[in-house]
Amino acid sequence: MTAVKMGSSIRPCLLLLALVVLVHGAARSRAANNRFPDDFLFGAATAAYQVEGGWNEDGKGENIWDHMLHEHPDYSKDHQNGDVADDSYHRYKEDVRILKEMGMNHYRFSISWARIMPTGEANNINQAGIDYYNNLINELLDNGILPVVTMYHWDLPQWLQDLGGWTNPIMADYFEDYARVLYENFGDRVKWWITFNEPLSFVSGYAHAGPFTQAPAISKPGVGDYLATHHLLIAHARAYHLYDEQYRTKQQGKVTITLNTDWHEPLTNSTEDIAAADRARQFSFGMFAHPIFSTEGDYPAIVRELVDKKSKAEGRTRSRLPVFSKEMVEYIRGTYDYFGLNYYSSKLVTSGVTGENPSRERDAEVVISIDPSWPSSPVTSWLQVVPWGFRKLITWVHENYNAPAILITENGYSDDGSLEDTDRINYFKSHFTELLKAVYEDGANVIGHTAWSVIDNMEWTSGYTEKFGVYYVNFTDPARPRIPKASSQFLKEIIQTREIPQD
Ligand code: PNW
Repeated sequence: MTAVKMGSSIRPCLLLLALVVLVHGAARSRAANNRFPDDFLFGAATAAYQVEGGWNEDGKGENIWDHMLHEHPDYSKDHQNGDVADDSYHRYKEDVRILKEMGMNHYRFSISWARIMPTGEANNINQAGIDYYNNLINELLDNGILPVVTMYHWDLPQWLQDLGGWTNPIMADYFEDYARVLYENFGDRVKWWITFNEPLSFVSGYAHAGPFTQAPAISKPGVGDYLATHHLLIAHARAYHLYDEQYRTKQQGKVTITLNTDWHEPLTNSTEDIAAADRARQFSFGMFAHPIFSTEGDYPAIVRELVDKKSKAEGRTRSRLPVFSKEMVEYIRGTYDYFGLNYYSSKLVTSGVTGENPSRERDAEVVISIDPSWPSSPVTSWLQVVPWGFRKLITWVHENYNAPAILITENGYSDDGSLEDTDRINYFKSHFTELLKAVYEDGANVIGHTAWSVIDNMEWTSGYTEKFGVYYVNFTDPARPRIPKASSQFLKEIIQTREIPQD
């Protein structure tokens, strides 16, 4: 009796205690899952050609985007170019002010090679260009914002393009000279370097010509883009080793490359589709990542095998994809201090034959599609909103390349420029959520996120028709005022609370 009595009075107490512990635990793990690590970096990005303008001011040389869009205005959708863009060349203090307003930890911007070396050569330095970037860097540091600097965001000096651009192996020498000028002039204050932005995107300028193609718009698919790939990988390694040998001890910074890809999901779970999705990853991403970030180095085996096989069948004396010597494989392998990763969207993959003959698309033997149920950007045809693809890509990089420190160097959404940009807020929110799942559930080491973009800007061959900014810019107003969209307030709150709001 007594025991029963005692039991019946103790049991509710124990139950209550258990409940309290449970609820507390759930709240804690919920908090942990939507809370960013304490040292997580929040930033936003732009690129020189897309925002600076001042295309021929104070001694700047012509680059391949100036050249292409001046020669062929119809290559961009609205026949516009980057001659003025956001006028950041004169209004960079405005950019820094709004970054500070949002509480950003870092600003990722790029240096226009032709602004500081008009022909691309190191014997011809334009001091006004050096001054511009010194002013921008100092303004950022005065406001407590870390500069993350991309050396090459697609704007090659035209003088170097006239020598063949990235199809010419000599480019590695010129790029090393350029990197030296950057380390010498800015390395005392810049600690985060990115050699190249999205090689996958810009090598396509050596594969396709015509409206809406990348500069320099040269039509040599399956040859020009592979030569460019080969030479930029060597150029990247040259810039990395130069830093290692001559600057690292004194400047104590980090150097890497930024790679992008859509996440490639197999169309079905058939063995064939799974293999096709892997080929798509290797041809779009592994081709650049494997030589630098893998344990073995060199191009992925499947890429080597397929391109060699097809080149032979085409009766060529050598593969369309150049071969690295053993020494060069070793020279390129491991040339990173962190991983720069851009993610926007995902695609479905099955096996099949598409693309010109020859071409990267055809070499990969894949057919790419989208799920029609995925929400899409109203203005950017390739941008479907697939947040889970973000987590899968991060985790895939984590698992395939030795768990590197990953800085998300771009991620963002485009629309027609509305100030109440709820879809952009939802995009960021869902992508932050998946990013934290990659961190807490998959163990990925993601050290920061960089929103693309700070301000609406020149979206390459889409001109000003696709707006990625968290600040609106009216491109018919000569003063180019930066006007906050709702998403800038959203990012500001995330940065302040370091949590994803759960409402
Ligand atoms: C990136 N795709 O380009 C660039 O780094 C930025 O300069 C650009 O403004 C931004 O993303 C938005 O487009 C991409 O077709 C271009 O998947 C095309 C694709 C992805 C990124």
